[in-house]
Amino acid sequence: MKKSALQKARAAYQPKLPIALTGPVKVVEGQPTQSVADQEAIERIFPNTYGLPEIRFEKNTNPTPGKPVNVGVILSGGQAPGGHNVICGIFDGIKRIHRDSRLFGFLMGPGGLVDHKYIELTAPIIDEYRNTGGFDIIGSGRTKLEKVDQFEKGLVILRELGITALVIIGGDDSNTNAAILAEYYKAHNTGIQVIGCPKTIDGDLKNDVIETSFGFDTATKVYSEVIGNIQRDCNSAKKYWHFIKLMGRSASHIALECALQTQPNICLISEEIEARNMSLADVVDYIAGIVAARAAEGNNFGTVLIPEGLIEFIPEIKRLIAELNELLGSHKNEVAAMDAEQLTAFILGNLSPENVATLKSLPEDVARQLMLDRDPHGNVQVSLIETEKLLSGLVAKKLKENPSFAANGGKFSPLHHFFGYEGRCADPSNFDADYCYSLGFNAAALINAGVTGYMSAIRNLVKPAVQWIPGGIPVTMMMNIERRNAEDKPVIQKALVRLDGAPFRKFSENREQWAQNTCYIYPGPIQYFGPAEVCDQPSMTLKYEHQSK
Ligand code: FBP
Repeated sequence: MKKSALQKARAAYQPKLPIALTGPVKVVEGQPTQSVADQEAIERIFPNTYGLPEIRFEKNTNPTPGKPVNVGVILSGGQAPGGHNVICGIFDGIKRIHRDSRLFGFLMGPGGLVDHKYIELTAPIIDEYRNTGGFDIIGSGRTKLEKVDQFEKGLVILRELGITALVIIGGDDSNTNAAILAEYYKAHNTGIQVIGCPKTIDGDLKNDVIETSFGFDTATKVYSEVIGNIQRDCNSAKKYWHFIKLMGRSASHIALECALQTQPNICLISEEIEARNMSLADVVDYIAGIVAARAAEGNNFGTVLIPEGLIEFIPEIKRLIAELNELLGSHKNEVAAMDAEQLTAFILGNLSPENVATLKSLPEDVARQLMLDRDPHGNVQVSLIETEKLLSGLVAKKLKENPSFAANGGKFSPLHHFFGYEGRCADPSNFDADYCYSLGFNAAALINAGVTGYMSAIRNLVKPAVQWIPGGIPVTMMMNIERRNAEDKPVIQKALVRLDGAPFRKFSENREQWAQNTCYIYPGPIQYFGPAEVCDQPSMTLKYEHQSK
């Protein structure tokens, strides 16, 4: 395969490891752990893997020789930069334990385990993918591993290949399922260990013990580069308002991090909008107010960052979506037979008057999307709604109703962008390349330590990589019980933006100034070669969170 000059140079990059992982390790066990909430219920569901101690690895001066091990690996869910390096780290880690160790990759996500689709990952394959973006080495998928027949089908192929440890690289749901699988394999004395690895660009898999998920650093740097470029264009032409939606599912971590990196005129944070019980009209008033205030200074341009999940957090729309999901979910069969016109009439005839009013207040195309576009589970496909266009349309309407806006020379020309896929497969930043390789290497150490139901954890991430602290956290420690699809389920708590957290506070202290004045920062592209202060910096979210500890 032909490669670019950067690809060739990047292939030679040797990711940095925590000092403890550069040689044989010894296991230091902490105190037994408890789940973050609902301890009794979680213990009942995980009798074999609950309450295990945290683990830290230290250098071992008196190592015992390791045995060969066959390991399976799965990439689960959306792509995130650095996934290949996790796999390279596992490969190098198990080879260091014993050179006859082997690594098998299950293809296209958890479905590959169930359907027995796999390849052996040998040294020449691994070397092709070092420090590259994407998940194409084995592909990824969103099949949920949650049923006993899936666990049993998986067991057949694991036994056939002599695999005694499985690493699942995924987000909160995939790691929840990894914990359930670990419990099942332990309860049935299969001898198969299951280790999780924290992945997602969304940044919502983090807590007191997992500092960040991998991929967040690179993705936000890519988006911030492009936002910076747009801001430079915006500040040059001085004639457009750019409405930029950013991926990230429910949580607003990506939007917040990009705001800290680029200082836009406006950044909406869904969690704050919900906490302040702001209506859609309030959000529109807020944006229109800033547009008008900037126009009064002769600045008919600006940038607005919008988190992907915003619409679900606006209380009146949240209520509408909940009722729509409930109504359509409980009439699945009738609804399936209806055409668009019949469905619209059915919805308008059965929703509460309050929610009909909300629906009618929305632009027609958005109302249609909410009513008619559903995912396979019958839920509204919120991420398909073009919030950036919805908001700019409503702001334009609001400004038209304000005669002094145009009279004072105000102009409003919006442009729209959505950044998501642009960043998910970027070549990992040095931070993600090092972090991911360490997570993989560390997973191999957890396997060698014989544990199961643990997540690979690397801490102290704002320090240089050599000072990072490797270890493992029992997944049950991060769990609580939540209501999902009308059932109480054990799940890893999803981390939303904390309004009392240092990153949000930093943003809110500065946003008024950024709104009125033009304080743009232009971060430029990710740098792979050069001084550490340019190339090896972690995200601002991570830095502020650490400073406040
Ligand atoms: P994960 O939660 O699986 O890491 O996926 C993250 C994400 O990129 C979200 O930000 C986005 O909403 C979603 O995946 C898009 O999913 P798809 O890849 O199926 O279009």
